[in-house]
Amino acid sequence: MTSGFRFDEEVVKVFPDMIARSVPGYELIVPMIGLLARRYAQPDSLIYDLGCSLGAASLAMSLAVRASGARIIAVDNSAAMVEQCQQHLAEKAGAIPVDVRLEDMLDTRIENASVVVLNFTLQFLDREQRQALIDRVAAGLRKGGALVLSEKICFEDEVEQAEQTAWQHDFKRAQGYSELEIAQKRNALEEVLRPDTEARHLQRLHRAGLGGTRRWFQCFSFASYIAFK
Ligand code: GEK
Repeated sequence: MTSGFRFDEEVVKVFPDMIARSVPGYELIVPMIGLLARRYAQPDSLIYDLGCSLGAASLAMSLAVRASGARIIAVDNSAAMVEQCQQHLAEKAGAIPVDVRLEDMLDTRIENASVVVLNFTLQFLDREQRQALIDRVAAGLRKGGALVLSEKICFEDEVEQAEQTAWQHDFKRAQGYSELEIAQKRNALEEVLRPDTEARHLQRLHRAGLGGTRRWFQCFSFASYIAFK
């Protein structure tokens, strides 16, 4: 994890605003994850939301999924996030029950899963840990199960990387992002979080034995993929 940035109470207070203003498309991706989960959730299976923050994806899935006997396990290793997440979901969750856990996702046992969501969280793990996590996700998925992986990506081509960075900065400026003190912290975080290229992600998914991978969303350097067992 990074030096100057923590997912603490201060960040939790502004988190929905902060992520919507720094990840173009976040507010579209979340309900779409609900729809994808509705399609791929299997009866009597588990759905995982790893790095759930305030539970936006879990809430969308809880409202959208129709598979009988399915349950959602939402995991985050920030105590401040988990506390707020539990409160939010207690007030709003849909028909599918959500179990919120304070846990490092590297320790989460993944089993009997039909859907696993990593919505902008793999990027916070050390690079060496990423393959091991994806391998465990793949091992815990049922046949036909789906992994939804959203990430900030980087680009091998220097010209494209420069363009993408400029576009991202334009987006943030248009959000009035720099007005918030917390946003400066956020900038610090984004400068140090280490994104992978799309090729690297696809290779990792393939190595784990997942296939049928599709990029179903991209806006500037923020992309989301779905891959199947
Ligand atoms: C959303 N998915 O709104 N184990 C568990 N949680 C972790 C770990 C870890 N090892 N490392 C980081 N986190 C959410 C948004 S935010 C994305 C995810 C962002 C958690 C961290 O505490 C934070 O809550 C989350 O991953 C990342 O759909 O802030 O850019």
